[in-house]
Amino acid sequence: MKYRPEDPRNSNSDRFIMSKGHAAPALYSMWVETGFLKESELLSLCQVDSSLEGHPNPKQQIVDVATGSLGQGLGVACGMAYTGKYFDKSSYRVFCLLGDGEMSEGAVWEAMSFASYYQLDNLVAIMDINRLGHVTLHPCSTTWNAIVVDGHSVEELCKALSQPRHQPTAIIAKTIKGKGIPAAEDKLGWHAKTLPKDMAEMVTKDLQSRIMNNSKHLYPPSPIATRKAYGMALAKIGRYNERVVVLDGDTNNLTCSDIFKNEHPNRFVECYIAQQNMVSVAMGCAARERNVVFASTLAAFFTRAYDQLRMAAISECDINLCGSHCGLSTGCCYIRTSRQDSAIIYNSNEDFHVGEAKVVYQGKDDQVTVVAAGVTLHEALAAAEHLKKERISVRVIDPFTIKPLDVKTIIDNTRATRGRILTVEDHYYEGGLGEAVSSALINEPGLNQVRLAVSHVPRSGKPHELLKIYGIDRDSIAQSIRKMLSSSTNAK
Ligand SMILES: Cc1ncc(C[n+]2csc(CCOP(=O)(O)OP(=O)(O)O)c2C)c(N)n1
Repeated sequence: MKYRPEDPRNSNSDRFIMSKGHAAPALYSMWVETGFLKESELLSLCQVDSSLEGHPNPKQQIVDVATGSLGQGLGVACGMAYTGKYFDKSSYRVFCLLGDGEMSEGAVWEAMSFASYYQLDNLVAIMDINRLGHVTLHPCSTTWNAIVVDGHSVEELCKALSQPRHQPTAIIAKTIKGKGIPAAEDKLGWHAKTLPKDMAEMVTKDLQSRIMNNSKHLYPPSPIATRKAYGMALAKIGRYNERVVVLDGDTNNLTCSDIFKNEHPNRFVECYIAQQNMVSVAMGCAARERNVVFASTLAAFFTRAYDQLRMAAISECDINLCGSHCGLSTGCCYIRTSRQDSAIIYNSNEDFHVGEAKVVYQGKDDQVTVVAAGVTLHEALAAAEHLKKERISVRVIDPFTIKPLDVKTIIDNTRATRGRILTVEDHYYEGGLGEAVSSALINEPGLNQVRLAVSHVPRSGKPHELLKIYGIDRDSIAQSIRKMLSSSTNAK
C-alpha cells in the first residue's frame, strides 16, 4: 500500500478497510509497525478513554468508516474504488479484508456484482479463508480475478498483490485461525474468547507476544447474565417440548444459545452471518405452528432485518427473538438480554405475566417512583439503598414488559409518591421505556416525569464506566432524585 503515516487522510493514499472489524487489534498492531501509533498505546485497547475501541471507527485518523457489523466493508470499498476510478481518476487502490464467515452476508455478494459490473480494477478484496466460517462461491466471482494463496506466506501475498490488474482482484488467502497457539489452532469455539491464564502464559512464552490475560470465571455461581439465563431457560424448555427449535446467526457463544445447542443439537439451526435470512427461516420454521421458534443474535444486528420483521408482524408469525448485549405475546416477541452478570432479583417461584409490572422496592413514605429495566433496574435499586441512608425513600418498579406496559401500576404508584416519577433506561431517549411511560401519563394531570437515557452514540469501555459516562448509573439516578425533591421544595 502507498500511504504516509504522518498524513493519514491524504487523498492520494491507498485505502484500507478492515471489513472484519473484530480483528481491530491486528490493525492497531500494524499501525505500530508503520509508526502511526506508539507500541505502549496498544495496552489501552478498549479502555474508556482510549481511541483504540473494540472495532475500527473514524475517530481514529487512519480509519475512513466504522466496521464491525459484518458484511458491509466491501460495499464501502466499492464506493471508494468507484470514486477513485471514475470521479478522482486517480491511481490509488482500495484494499478490503474480509472473513469467510461474513461472506454469507448477501451484501457482500451485492458488492461483488457491483465491482465486476463497474470493472473496479483498483479494488482488491482479501478473503481470509480459515474455513471456520462458511463460504459459497457465486457466479459473479468469475468476473473477478481470483488468486489463491497461502495467507501465512508474505511472499505469496506480495506476488498476488503485484499482479497486473484488469478486473477487481480477489485474493483467496487460505489461513489457519489461531495459528501458533496449539490449543486453539484451527479449532471452533475460540472466537472472541479470552485465553485462560495458563494458555496465555504458554503462548506469551512461545511467541513472545503481547497477549493480555483478562481471565474471568466462565460460570459464575450467583449473579448471572440475562443472556446466560436465556440459554439455560431455552435448554430447559427444550427438555419438555420437542418442538422448541433455536436459530442463531453465528453468535451462539455470545447470545448463550449454545447452551441449548449443546443439549439439543438436532434442534439447533446455525444460520451463519445472514440475519435477514435467519428471520425468514424462523418464520418458515414457525409456519403452520410446526415449531416453537427462538432466534437470537446481538440486538444491533436485528436492525438489518427490519423488513423481514415487518413481514413477520404482518404475517402474525409466532416467533421469539432475543437480541443480546444491549416483549412476550402471541405474535412476534422480542427479549433483551445483557452481556454482564447481574444480581438475581426474583426467586425461581416468581410468577410473571405479560403486561404486569412488579414493585421491587418500597418503603413507608416513598417520595419518588423509579421505573427501570434490565441493567438500570439494578442501578435504581442500588440508588434506592444509598438514598435510604439520606432518609430519602423511593419506590422502584420493574415494568417487566414495555409493550404492553402496565399503565395502572405505574400511575397508581406515581400518585402514591406525590406524582413524581423517574424513568431510567439503557437505551436512547427515543422509542424506549421513557417514551412508553410518557405516553401512558399524557392524560394524567399532576404527574411529573423526569427521564434518564443515553443521548450519544456509545463507545467501547467497561459497563460501569459507560453507565456513568452516559448518566444512567446509580449516582446519576440518586442525583436526579435529589434534584427532583429539591426543585419541588423550591416550587412550594
Ligand atoms: C452482522 C454481524 N453479525 C455477527 C457479528 C458477530 N461476529 C463478530 S466476528 C464473527 C465471526 C466472523 O467470522 P469470519 O468473518 O470468518 O471472521 P474470522 O473467523 O476470520 O475472525 C461474528 C459472528 C458481527 N460482528 N456482525
